[in-house]
Amino acid sequence: SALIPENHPRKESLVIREKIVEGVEEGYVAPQGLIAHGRGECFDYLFGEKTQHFAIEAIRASVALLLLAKYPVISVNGNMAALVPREIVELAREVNAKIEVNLFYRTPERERAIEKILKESGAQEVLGVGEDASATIPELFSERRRVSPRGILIADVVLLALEDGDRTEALVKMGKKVIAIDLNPLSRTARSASITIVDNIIRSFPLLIKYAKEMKKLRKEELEETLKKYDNKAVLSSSLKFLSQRLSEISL
Ligand code: PTJ
Repeated sequence: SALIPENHPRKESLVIREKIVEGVEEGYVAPQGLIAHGRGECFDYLFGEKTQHFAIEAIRASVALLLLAKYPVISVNGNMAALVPREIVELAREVNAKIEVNLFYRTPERERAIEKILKESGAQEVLGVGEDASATIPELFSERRRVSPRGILIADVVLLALEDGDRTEALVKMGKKVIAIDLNPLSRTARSASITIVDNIIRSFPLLIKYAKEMKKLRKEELEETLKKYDNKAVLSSSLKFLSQRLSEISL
C-alpha cells in the first residue's frame, strides 16, 4: 500500500496485513480472518518470522505424503486466497492435487470470489463452489462440513491451513491424512493433524513447491522412508522447545 513507508522496519509484515484487509474490503476474506491473521502474526513474531528446522522437517514429510497420495486435495479458505493464490495453484500442479474452496463462513459470494482469484492465478478447475459442495463430512455442524464429492470427500490426503479444530479431527476420523499449516502449535488443528507445519503460509507454500520440484525425482521407496521416519509429536514438541529457548535467550 502507498501508505507504508519504504524504510519501515516491519514493511513486509505490513504489506501482508494490507492484503488481508483488501480481501475483507473486497468481501472474500471473512472479517474473522483479520483476528486469525493477528493471532498468526503474534506467533510468527515469537518464531523469529523465519521457517525453523521443525517446519522444514514437516514440509519435507508433507511433500513425500503429497507425492505418494492417490488423491490429494488442497483446501482453500479466504486468508489463503488472499496471501498465496499463485503458490496454491503451482503446488497443486507440482504434486497433481485438486483445489477445493472450503469455508468456515460459507457464502455463495465468497466461494465465487475465491474461485475467481484461483482461476486468475492459473487454476484450471476449482472444486467446492456452489452445487459442487453437495457432500457432507459426518459429525460436523459448521458450513465447513459441505465438501465436493469429487474432492475432499474422496481425498486420501488433504492439505489445509488456518483451519478449525473440529474439521481437522473429523477429516482424520474419516481416515484421511491431514497436512495442516498453522503457526499455533497448541491449536487443536496442529495437535490432530497427521503432519503439522508450524510456519507462516507465506513462507511454507514456496518451500513446499521447491521441495516438490526436488523430491519428485526421488524413488517411491525414498519418499516412503522420509514418511516413515517422520514423527509429528516430536516436531510439535520441538517447536515448543524452540519457543521457550528463544524467549529465555531474549530475556537474559
Ligand atoms: O475463510 P473462512 O470462512 O474459511 O474462515 C477462515 C478463518 C481463518 C477466519 C477461520 O478458519 C478461523 O477462524 O480460523 P482460526 O480458528 O482463527 O485459526 C487460525 C489459525 O491459523 C490460528 O492458529 C493462527 O495462529 C493461524 N494462522 C494465522 N495466520 C497464519 C496462520 N498460520 C499460518 N500462516 C498464517 N499466515
